[in-house]
Amino acid sequence: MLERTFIAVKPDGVKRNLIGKIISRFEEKGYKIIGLKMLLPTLELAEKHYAEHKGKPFYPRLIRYITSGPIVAMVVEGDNVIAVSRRMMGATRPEEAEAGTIRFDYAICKEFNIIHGSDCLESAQREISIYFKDEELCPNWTTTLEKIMDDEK
Ligand code: IDP
Ligand code: MG
Repeated sequence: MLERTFIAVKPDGVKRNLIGKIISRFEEKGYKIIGLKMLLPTLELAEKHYAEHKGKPFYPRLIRYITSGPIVAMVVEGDNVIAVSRRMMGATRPEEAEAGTIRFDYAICKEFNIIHGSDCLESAQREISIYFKDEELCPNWTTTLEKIMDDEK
C-alpha cells in the first residue's frame, strides 16, 4: 500500500554530519522524498511530537535532546514505507538493532539514536501534520523507480 511516513534526523545525527548518509538510505532504497526541511524544534513542537511519552521517566531528557539542535524533517513516500522504514532504522536500543540498520551502524545508546520514524499510519499522519503544511509537500513528480514500475504494468 502506498503510504507516507515522517522521518527525522535527530540533533545528534545532524551534529555528527550524518544528514546526507541518512537521507541516502531512503533514496537508495527507492523511496520518494516529498518533504524536506531543517528546523530547530521549539519546546511546544517537541511536546506535541512526543506527547505519547509524557510522564515517562525519560520524557524530560527526550524533550531536552530533541530541542538541543536542529533536526532534518522529511516526509517519505512509498509502498509500505511505514513498517519498512522502521526496519531500516532498527530497534530503539541500538544494541538490539539488526546489523546494517541505521541505528546499528551509527548509534550506541538508546537515548541518542540518530533517527526518528513514525511507527504506524496514525502516528505518521499526526507527525506529518505537526511538522509540515500541505503546501510544503511536493508529491507530484515521478521517481525513476516509479516510472520503471509503471512501464512494466
Ligand atoms: P522509537 O524512537 O524507536 O519509536 P520510542 O519508544 O517511541 O522509540 O521513544 C522515543 C525516543 O525516546 C527514542 O527514540 C529515544 O530517543 C528516547 N528514549 C526511549 N526510551 C528511552 C529510555 O529508556 N531512556 C532514554 N531515552 C529513551
Ligand atoms: Mg516512537
